[in-house]
Amino acid sequence: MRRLLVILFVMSFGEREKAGVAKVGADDPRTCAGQKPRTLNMLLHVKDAVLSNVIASSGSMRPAELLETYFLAYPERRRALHELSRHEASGRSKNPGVLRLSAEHDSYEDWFERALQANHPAVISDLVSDWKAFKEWIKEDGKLDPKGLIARCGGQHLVDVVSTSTGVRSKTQLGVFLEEWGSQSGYLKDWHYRLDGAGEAAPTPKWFRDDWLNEYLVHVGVTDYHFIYLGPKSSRTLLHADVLNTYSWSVNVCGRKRWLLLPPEQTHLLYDEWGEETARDFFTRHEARHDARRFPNLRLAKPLEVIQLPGEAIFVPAGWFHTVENLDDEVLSVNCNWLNACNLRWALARIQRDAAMEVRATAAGGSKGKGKGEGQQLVQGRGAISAISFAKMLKFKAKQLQGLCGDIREHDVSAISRRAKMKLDASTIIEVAHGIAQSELLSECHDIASRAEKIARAVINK
Ligand SMILES: O=C(O)CCC(=O)C(=O)O
Ligand SMILES: [Fe+2]
Repeated sequence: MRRLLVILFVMSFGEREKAGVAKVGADDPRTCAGQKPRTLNMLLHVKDAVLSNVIASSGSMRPAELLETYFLAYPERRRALHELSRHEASGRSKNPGVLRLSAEHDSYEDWFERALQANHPAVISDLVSDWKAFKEWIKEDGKLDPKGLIARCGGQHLVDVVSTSTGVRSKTQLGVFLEEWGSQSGYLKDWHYRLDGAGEAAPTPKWFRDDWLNEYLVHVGVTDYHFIYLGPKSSRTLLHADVLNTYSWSVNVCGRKRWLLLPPEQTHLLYDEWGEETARDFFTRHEARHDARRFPNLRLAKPLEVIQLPGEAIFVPAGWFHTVENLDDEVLSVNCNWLNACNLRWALARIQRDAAMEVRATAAGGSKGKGKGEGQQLVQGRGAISAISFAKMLKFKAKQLQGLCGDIREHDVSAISRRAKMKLDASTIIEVAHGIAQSELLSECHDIASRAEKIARAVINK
């Protein structure tokens, strides 16, 4: 069993990264807190070897067969991988579970270090007590107030509704959806409520404001990653990881949600026997046999479970696959995806991988398209921004930091910590912009990235 685990572990890395760009290193959510670099280096060698085999054989061998071929050439690595799987198994049993934080009793530093930087999920209370949404969108009896929800923005906007029976997504007028609320079972998803004028009642909570992605997009004025979800009991979102390795936060305005969250180091367990597609749900007894054959390691995945109550915020770290189920008759949540210096490298890795896959698809005459596994990592309706927009975001942030430099007076303590944070941000921009400028696949972004790098260097040297 352990051997099977190891094989599938490796094969999933091989398949998912066969674009050959993203290294397992600082640019992958699997490598943050709790991981052992030595183990990862070992894995990296094996992964790269399997990778070249996968590419060379153009899919004519199953990943497990490729691995056997590989082990014939490097028998000592088989042992090393056995050790790796033992380490993985023991790490899993020590998993600390979802953090509970309170914005009243814990500090920003607690949140920053224990959740954001550690890339670990957290449920946070007392963060949105001042939101008008709890009064304007909800009646005194705790029920949803559809009229209140559209009082400021009107009901004419087109929104995406996913049928809970067929899973088909279609466009409906917000007013029509709300009129029928209670008598139908669709799940309203990804409503850009801020673009449609309903943002004031649910502003970004203070702990989530270090958000480079939405800051830039709001500046450009085209789109954003702020959404409302509204669904009845049992409506769900299937297994996925959020777009571009972004973080996500989500606040329940009414109702409860059940979240299952899988640490990135277990992602390999979700892949099918060919290492191509990821499962659409965690293992449950009733859907058993077919899935168990198709996704042989799915039952080994041990997600963290948490029930999120109304008024609570959840932090979903980068690269964690998750499912969400609405537990009450009316569940309304406000959600957001975001990037900052802590997950920027992982987003670049994703952009590079996507660019490489596109090149491959073109080389293959457009017949292959994007790998299925990749496609599943997008939440439908939350497409990724382009590489160019990403580079422009870096330049925008670098300029913003440059503008802030003049404001900082060195003699007070908070100014010193602000300067330290600015340096951290600027040095991350330098690294990521440099990565773009070095990447042949992202040649259309080189000029912008070089500008961003230059400005960020000026910030560091000030
Ligand atoms: O609430 C949901 O149904 C899905 C939310 C989600 O996947 C997210 O915020 O990342
Ligand atoms: Fe998500």
